[in-house]
Amino acid sequence: MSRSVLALLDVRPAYTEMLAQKYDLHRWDLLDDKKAFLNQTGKDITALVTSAGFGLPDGLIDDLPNLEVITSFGVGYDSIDIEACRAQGIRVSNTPDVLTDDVADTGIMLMHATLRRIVVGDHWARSGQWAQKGAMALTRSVRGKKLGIVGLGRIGQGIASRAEPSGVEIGYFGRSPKQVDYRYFDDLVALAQWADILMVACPGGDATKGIVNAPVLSALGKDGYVVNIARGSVIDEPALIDALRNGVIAGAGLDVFYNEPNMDRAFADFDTVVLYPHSASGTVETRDAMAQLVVDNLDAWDQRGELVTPVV
Ligand code: 8YV
Repeated sequence: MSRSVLALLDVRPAYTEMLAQKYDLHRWDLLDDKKAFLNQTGKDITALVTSAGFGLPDGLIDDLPNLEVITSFGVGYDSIDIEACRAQGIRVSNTPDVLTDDVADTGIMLMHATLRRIVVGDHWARSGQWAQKGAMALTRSVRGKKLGIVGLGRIGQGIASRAEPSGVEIGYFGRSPKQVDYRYFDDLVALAQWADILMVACPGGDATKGIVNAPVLSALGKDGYVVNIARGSVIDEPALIDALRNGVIAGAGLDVFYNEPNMDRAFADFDTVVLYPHSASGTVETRDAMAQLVVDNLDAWDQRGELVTPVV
């Protein structure tokens, strides 16, 4: 009999179809009566598919007493209670590496888009203001700026290597120095004081909650910019909104928000901000690769009791 798998969402239609061919697949998002399903079928479920964005609904793992494995679509796992999984002997996998290029590209894209005011420029041309009023206001050059990266993991390093040819000086903050030529800061305020652009690329979760706070933003200063491709939780969002409103910093490029998809509407009022709806990994190529890795992890568990990219 094939393994019973509960998918909390459709990772990608073709890959969900692959799972349906191999396993006894249940779709949480299509269930009318979730409570009745858990009562009847919860004990049969041994594998769960979720995503970084979806995480784990509160109490769900308690209703799946024979759950062995969670395969998550996404590299971040701050939305999964890893300690609870560890305590209950539930293995967890994620999808690292396959999304690094697109997420690092998005960091660079938001940095340029914010300093060069691409959205304002697009509107200037599109609305006819260019013809009526002449050239748009001058923007700021990336070249020659100091880029302070918060978290020099795989994605942070991908951003650094892409930023070098743009002529920026690179510094970083993290738990410990790495074997790299960039300048290390063990203090986030000191990094912000040094940097012109603060690029947030660290994992989310309790350890980084709100670390980009009012003192960090003040240290970055009125000509400074923030780019966030990590998690909304890493930035103290009310402090960021205050800083943008009061000219404490010059602007921001944001892919992630505290409350997604219901982001704070205040961000929409600032023409100094470039917004992206948590889509850094959102290309056909990368989402396919992530979905394939979800399938590969599940198959490896089913066939050999191993995970390809384990977190726990
Ligand atoms: C995805 C992400 O948007 O990988 C992550 O941690 O946040 C993103 O790649 C997410 O997995 C989709 O829910």
